[in-house]
Amino acid sequence: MTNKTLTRFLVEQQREQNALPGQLRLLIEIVARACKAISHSVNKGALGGMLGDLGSENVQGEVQKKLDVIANEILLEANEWGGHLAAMASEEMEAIYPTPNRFPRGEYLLLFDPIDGSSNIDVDISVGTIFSVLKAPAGAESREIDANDFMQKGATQVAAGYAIYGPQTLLVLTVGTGVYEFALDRDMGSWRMTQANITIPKNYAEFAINMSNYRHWAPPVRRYVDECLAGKDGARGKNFNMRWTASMVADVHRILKRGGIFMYPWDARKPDMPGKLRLMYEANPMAFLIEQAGGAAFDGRTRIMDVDATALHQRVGVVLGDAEEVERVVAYHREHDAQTASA
Ligand code: AHM
Ligand code: MG
Repeated sequence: MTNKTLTRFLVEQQREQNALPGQLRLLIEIVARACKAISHSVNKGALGGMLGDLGSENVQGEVQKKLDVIANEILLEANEWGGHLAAMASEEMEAIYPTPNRFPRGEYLLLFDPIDGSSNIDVDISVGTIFSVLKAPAGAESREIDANDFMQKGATQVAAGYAIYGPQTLLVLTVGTGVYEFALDRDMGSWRMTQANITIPKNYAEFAINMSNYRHWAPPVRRYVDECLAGKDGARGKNFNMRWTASMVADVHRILKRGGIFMYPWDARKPDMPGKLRLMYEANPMAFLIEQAGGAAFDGRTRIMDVDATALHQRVGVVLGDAEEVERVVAYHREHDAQTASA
C-alpha cells in the first residue's frame, strides 16, 4: 500500500509519462469525485430511501432501480460543466447527452454504466460504476456531436475504469500505462493508491459464468465448462472452483486480484442478440483493463476491442480474464467452426 493520492498519481502520469493531457486528468478526477458521491448514496441504502425499483424501464426494457437513476444524474451533473467533454452516453439513457451550450465543450466522450449489477443493490451485494473514455473524432468540434461519433472500436479508448462499492469502495483505473487501484479513504475524503501495476495472477483455476444458462450455451462454451466441472478426472487434470456474483465489476475485480476467467457468452435464449453485456459501457472498458493487466478479452472469436461499434447500446458476448484460459475458449470456438464448416 502506498500513500499516493489519485491526484498525485494523475499529476505524475501527466508530467512523467506524458500519458495524460490536462483535460483527461480533469475528467478522471471528476469521474472519481462522482463515484465518491455514488458510493455515499449506495451506503445510505434503505435509510436514505435508496433501495427499490423506480417503476420505469430503461432503453433496453430493463427495470430501473432508484440508484440507477440517481447515479446517472450524479455522473451527468458532475461532468457537464468542466469543459473536458463533448458528450456523454449512458446505459440508462436512450440518446447521447451533448455538453450543454452554456458550458465550454471539450475533446472527450465519456461512456458509463452508472450502476452495474443493479439487481444486487437490494440484497447488499457489491455493485459498481464502469466508465470508458474516447476522444471525439477530429473535426467534431465545429459541428453538433452525434451518436456516430461514439462508434469507435474499444482499441481507441484513452482511459477506462470502474468503482466498486463493496466492503471498501475502490477505484480501478487505466490510462494505457497499466492498471492502478485506489481505495476511498473516508476520513480524508480522498482516493489512496492501494496497488500499482496490477497483473492477473496465473494458474488460478476459477471460472465465473451463470450456470443456469448451461442448456442454452453454444457447444464450445459447454465444452470448456464441462472440462472445468470434470476437474481432476477430466481433460484438464485439475479441479476448478466456481464463482458468480451477477455484478460484472465484482467478478472482474476478483479476476484482476486472484485470476481466472469470466464469461457471459451468446446463448440461445435470444439467438439474435450477440450477448447480454453492453459493448460500450461494460465489455470495452473491462477489456481495456484486463489487457492492461496481462489478460485477454474476446467475444468468443474476436478480440472485444476490435469489435466494430455500430450502435450505442450494442451487446456482445464476453470471455475475459487469464490469457491462456481465454485462448482455450477461443480455440474451442475455432475448432467448432471448422468442424461445422466441413460437415
Ligand atoms: P446491469 O448493468 O443491468 O446490472 O446488468 C449487467 C449485469 C452484470 O454486472 C452481470 O455480469 C450480469 O448482468 C448478470 O446477469 P445474470 O443476472 O443474467 O446472471
Ligand atoms: Mg451493467
